[in-house]
Parts: sequence; structure tokens; C-alpha cells
Amino acid sequence: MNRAYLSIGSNIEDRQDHLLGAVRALHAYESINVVEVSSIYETVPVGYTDQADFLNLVVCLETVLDAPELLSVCQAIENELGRVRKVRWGPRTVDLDILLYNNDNIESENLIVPHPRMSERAFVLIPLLEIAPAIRNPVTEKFYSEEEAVRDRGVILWKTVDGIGLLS
Ligand code: A4P
Ligand code: MG
Repeated sequence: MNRAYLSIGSNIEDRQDHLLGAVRALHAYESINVVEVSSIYETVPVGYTDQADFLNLVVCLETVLDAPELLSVCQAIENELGRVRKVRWGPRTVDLDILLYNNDNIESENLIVPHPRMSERAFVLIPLLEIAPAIRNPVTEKFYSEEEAVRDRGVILWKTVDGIGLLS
């Protein structure tokens, strides 16, 4: 069985519905089992900053899908939940990014894993470390807990949800 970590973000209301809708949609696939869901964090926008605050969370899932198949599922869910792509890094109903897939290092045209920007992003690392405190970058073998971004500001605990409970 393969194990992957995904980052999910939304900054268009209803943000919580979008996040939890995406978690439920993932789990609804027969080939995907969501095994951990972090708390929800409210985060200031990174990149294109003239937009509303995000809610972010991270999930751990087990799947028989390979990484490109998992990416297709992520994109299908983004489309289902009505994402409109206008500005790169801009507002989105929901964005699903694959952070890690086993210990694989993937560099294809459509998919880069570990996610290339995750080490710099507190909105990714803080929820990730909540559910996987001892996790390391499979390429550099550095602990994500040692990344500078973990000490960043702009990420606050927004709500603790029983993420697994809401799947049953
Ligand atoms: N792609 C390559 N690698 C991956 C991967 N590991 N996971 C490709 C998912 N997709 C991957 O993504 C563009 C292309 O990336 C896809 O076609 C896929 O083949 P996209 O989702 O269409 O566009 P995007 O999300 O606007 O661009 P990108 O580069 O994914 O943006 P980021 O880096 O995900 O940044 N601030 C806060 N606080 N919270 C956020 O959630 N999110 C972003 C998006 C910016 N600022 C944010 C947040
Ligand atoms: Mg993305």
C-alpha cells in the first residue's frame, strides 16, 4: 500500500465546507483511504498576497493508486468543487497538492514530489507536523521540523476537527 500526504487549501467561502468536502471526496474513492486529518489552520496568503486568508489542512492517505493517478483524482476533485483557475497562486475554491508519496522523488512534467515549495511554507509544514511529527524530506533526509518556515508567523490554529470521525 502506498502512503501519501496532501495539502488542501481554500480561500473562498465556505472555506471549511470546501476543505472537508475535498477530504470526503478523497475518502469516497474505493482506492483511497484517508487515515489522518490535521486540524484546520487559518493562514495568510503566500505568493500572491492581495487575496483573502486561507484555511489549510493536511491529510495522510493510503492508496493503491500510483502518483500520477492520485494527481488526476486531486484535479477531478478540484474541478468537482468548482475551482476556477484565473491567477497563478490566486484565489481558489479548493487546491489539492501532493506533498509526499512514499519516499519517492518524482520529477515529471506534470508532477514534482516532494512538492517543491513545501519546505518554505508554514501553511503546509505546521499541519503536516501535527500529524507526522518525525517526518523527513525523503531526498535531503532533513527533518521538516527543522525547516525555517516552521517558525514562521501567519499560521494560526483555526479549528480542531474530528477529521476521521466525519468520514464515518
Ligand atoms: N504539479 C506539479 N507537482 C504537483 C504536486 N506535487 N501536486 C502541477 C499537485 N500538482 C502538482 O497547479 C499547477 C500544476 O502543478 C498542475 O497542473 C500539476 O500538474 P494548479 O493547482 O493548477 O495551480 P496553482 O495551485 O495555482 O499553482 P501551484 O504552483 O500548485 O501553486 P501552489 O504552489 O500550490 O500555491 N497561501 C496560503 N496561505 N495557503 C495556500 O493554500 N496556496 C497557494 C498555491 C499559494 N498561496 C497560498 C496557498
Ligand atoms: Mg496546486
